[in-house]
Amino acid sequence: MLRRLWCYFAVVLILIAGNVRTLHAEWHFIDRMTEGPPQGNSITFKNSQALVQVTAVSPDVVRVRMTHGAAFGPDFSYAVVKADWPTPQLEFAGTSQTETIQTADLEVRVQLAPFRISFHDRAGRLIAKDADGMGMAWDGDRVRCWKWMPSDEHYFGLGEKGDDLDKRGHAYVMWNTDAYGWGAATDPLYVSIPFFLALRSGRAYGLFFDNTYRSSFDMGKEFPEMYSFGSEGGEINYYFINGPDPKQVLERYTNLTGRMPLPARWQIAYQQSRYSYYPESMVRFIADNFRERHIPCDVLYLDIQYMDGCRVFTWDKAGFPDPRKLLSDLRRQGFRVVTILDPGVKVDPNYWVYQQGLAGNDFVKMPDGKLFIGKVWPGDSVFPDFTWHRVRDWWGSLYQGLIQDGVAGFWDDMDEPSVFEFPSRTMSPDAVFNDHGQESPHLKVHNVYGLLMSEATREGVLKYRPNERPLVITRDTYAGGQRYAAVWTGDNSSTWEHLRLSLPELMNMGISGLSLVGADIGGFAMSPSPDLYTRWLEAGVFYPFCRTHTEIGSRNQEPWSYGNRREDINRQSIELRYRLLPYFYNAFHQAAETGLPVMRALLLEFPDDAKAVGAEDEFLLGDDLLVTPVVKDGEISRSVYLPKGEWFDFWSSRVYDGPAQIQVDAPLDRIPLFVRGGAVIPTQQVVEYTDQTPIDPLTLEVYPQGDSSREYYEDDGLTFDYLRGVYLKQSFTVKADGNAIIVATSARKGSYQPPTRHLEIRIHDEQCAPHQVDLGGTALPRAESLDGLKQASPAWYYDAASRTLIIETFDNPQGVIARLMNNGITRDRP
Ligand code: MIG
Repeated sequence: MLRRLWCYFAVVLILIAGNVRTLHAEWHFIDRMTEGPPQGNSITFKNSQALVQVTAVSPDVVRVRMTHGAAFGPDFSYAVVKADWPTPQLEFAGTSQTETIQTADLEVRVQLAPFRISFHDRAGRLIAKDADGMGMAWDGDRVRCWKWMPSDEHYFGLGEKGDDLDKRGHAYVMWNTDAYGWGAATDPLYVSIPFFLALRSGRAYGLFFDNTYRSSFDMGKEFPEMYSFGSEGGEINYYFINGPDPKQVLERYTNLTGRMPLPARWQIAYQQSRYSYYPESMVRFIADNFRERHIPCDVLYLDIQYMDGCRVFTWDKAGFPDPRKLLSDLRRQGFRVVTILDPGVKVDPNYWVYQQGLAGNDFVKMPDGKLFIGKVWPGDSVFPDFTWHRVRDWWGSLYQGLIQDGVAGFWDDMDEPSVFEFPSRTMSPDAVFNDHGQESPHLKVHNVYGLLMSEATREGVLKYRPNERPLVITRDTYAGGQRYAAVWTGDNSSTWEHLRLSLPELMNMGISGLSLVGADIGGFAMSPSPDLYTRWLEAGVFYPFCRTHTEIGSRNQEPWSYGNRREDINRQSIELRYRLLPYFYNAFHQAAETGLPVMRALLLEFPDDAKAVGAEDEFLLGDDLLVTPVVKDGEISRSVYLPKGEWFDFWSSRVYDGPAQIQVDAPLDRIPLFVRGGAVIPTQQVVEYTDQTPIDPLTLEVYPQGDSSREYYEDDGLTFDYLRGVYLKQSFTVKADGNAIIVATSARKGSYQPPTRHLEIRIHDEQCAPHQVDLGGTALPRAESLDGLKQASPAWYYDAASRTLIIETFDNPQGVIARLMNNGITRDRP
């Protein structure tokens, strides 16, 4: 009765509020609330209908919970891992109308009637607020929150969405979905990350709605002056994350939800896959071709056909009679092998995994206690309940055999979970999961199934190979999934449109905390034209996770599948990735430390620049490379936006002054690529696989602009020893000093010692040969040719054609200082 009265009251209120709000007549908005006393860093508000709790988690992160019951549910999250927050310095103040909470950086104002929350900086500037007349509401099990949407605010992130970079004006659903052949308009896709970054006039904040039910975000599609987010169950549970620098937002979001662990070097090298390389002779044929053709590659993939009738953790003995021998032969050729695994376990009384799971009560059941059985590749299958810690442990133990066979990495597919059931394409909504002892319906945990499968995989692999960094890739995940696995973007298609879409899609995944991400190079569904594959690979070698993959029945999709000329270009593309591996590795290290993505939307570096914010087909790779791929058929030049600063053309070292919109040549064999002035890009020799030979020489590509410095990181690239101090850290500085340039590498820190090696310093855009080059105070001899340089080392050589000064020496652990003097010749750029 009371409830009905309240409804009536709410409807009247809404009608009075006028506007178009009648559409929401079923929503119960919160009118007046009274505040309780602050408790620690929280304060709770209530009325007879609802409870709201506002918690200052840190000076820059504020959590808001709302439930329409009398008490909050258990406080548990699959995404948030940080629990040990220091108690922030807070001030609470209140009047009969408002309660305010001040942190060092924020002021949260809570208006009691009608109940609205707003976030301000300490100068009082409004950052975000509940929409006037709306705020938070519920309707049955649904909850939703509407917020004010300024006309000049833009939104990014929201995980894996295949359309525009800027989410303003769009609406999205979060419900992990097997979306074979998806297009720009397809939503939802595989991954659900209910987090976005808002950017307005260069100032950012983040909002993370930690609710695993099917949820939705409307970024001004329904009402142009409001955005909203909500879900079909659970509580409103969101984190407001302060900026104002967008990088700070990502750092704080990943502090909350965890960061990608540093991958091994082989995991960021080139990888080759198809559905399926089968049988063994085909796998060997592919491996031999890579080596005979001298195309670098570190990883080969086995798709579902390697299994015995798609029974997970088994081998198809006809196709793979001796997997151990195969894998060890491949390892000798420098390859590692990754096998696919689906969550569905074949219902087969004679199959050990099924037997074990049955005996252990590990599979998901229906409310009547019977097993949930769904059809997937093996036929009728049952599904592990990954929400149960004990089941994750069991699943993890199953990897022992494959690991003993020599499998290097694991690929989790179909973990939406996908079921051949239409139209739902997944399990029945009321299948029961343990869910941390809460006995929840599938509806609640669907979106974390993939995250938990990848957690089980990673933990399992770690048990058997405790001191090697595991590679797990997953199709599905939820916020925080970066802690466990790389993510690929599922079944894209071999079209130019998909090549183009992969860029904003991956940039937004980066903004959503996922750093090790990539799309299937060349496209999964259908077959690319030779040009499309070539262009896709040129862009794809800059994807953080770099793998070619294609579907069953498509044409051959290897780098050599398109004729000799294409093969040469494709080899060059992959070689470029290998040359840049030390640079990539540093970008990954930075991502692991700070949460800043490896593949970066320009807005993260240039939030004040509207053109940079809108850039959809360019991205930064790490701090210093601007990658501008060709994504249109037949194009041999493209328009590039260069943000503020000096930019060196990677190929010609020609210098451009940004901001500028320029047109650059892009013949089929060249991806336009730019380097930020001041950069020192560490590179290495080309190898055919990462552990073929140690880095030698380490080359520093120096792009002088005033004084600059860069940090360098290296370790064994494989184990966890780096967590125990076995790493190398060094800084590289470049100083323009009168008519000289000084390039210095500092002494190394950390106990990692790379094998003795050469150091090559290449200084770009030097207009003429220097008068003299000193190394540690001694004048170096000048070599007359590039070949002579290697022999004469330490020595220098000036290459007039490329305007590059090259210095060769030993990579000295104490550091080296090179000084080149131009004897009165003024440099163009001071
Ligand atoms: O329904 O294992 O996205 O990469 O090759 C197809 C076969 C199942 C979907 C994955 C794809 C993989 C394929 N899988």
